[in-house]
Amino acid sequence: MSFLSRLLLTSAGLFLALPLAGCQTTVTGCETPFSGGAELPDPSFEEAQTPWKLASHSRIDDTEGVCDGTHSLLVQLDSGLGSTEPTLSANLTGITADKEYEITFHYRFENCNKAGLRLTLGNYTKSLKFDGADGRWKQTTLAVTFGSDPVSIAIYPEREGLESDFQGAAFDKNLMWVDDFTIKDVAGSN
Ligand SMILES: [Ca+2]
Repeated sequence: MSFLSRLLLTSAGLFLALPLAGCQTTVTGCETPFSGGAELPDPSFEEAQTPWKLASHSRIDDTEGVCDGTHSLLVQLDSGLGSTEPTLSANLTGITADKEYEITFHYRFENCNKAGLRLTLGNYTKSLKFDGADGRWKQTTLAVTFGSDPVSIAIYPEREGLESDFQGAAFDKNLMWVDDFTIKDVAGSN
């Protein structure tokens, strides 16, 4: 992160400190990313010009953040089964083929009704399901091993079932946040 970005974030953080104070956020696992050389560009959605390619259902939310910032990815799911359009990260760099990594990220949700998020990395998929609201940030981890091809993270809103089962206002504006990816080299070697 550039000095200018940090300066802007610090300034933004001062203005956002008040509303965030009432968030009752409970976060565990805000560890310093240990990558073993692997890097994900803008893992916490804090860069002024994010390299993430945002789908039409997603945007950067500047009122919610976890661990080290004030920004996160907000995914909106409306009536129907979701979208095949991914919000896509830039390619991970520094990946060593056939080495095991743990990809961890944080998430929270509001106004959800049989809603879900699906993340894919290479051949790996992580699906999360949400009902109701939970303002607390939680985290989940996916153990992955990559081949030699470039790989990125794709994020989709989704539901399982028939499209006709998810129609009406109760299935609109289902909101899900994602933030603070970390990449850990399980073997701990660089
Ligand atoms: Ca963030």
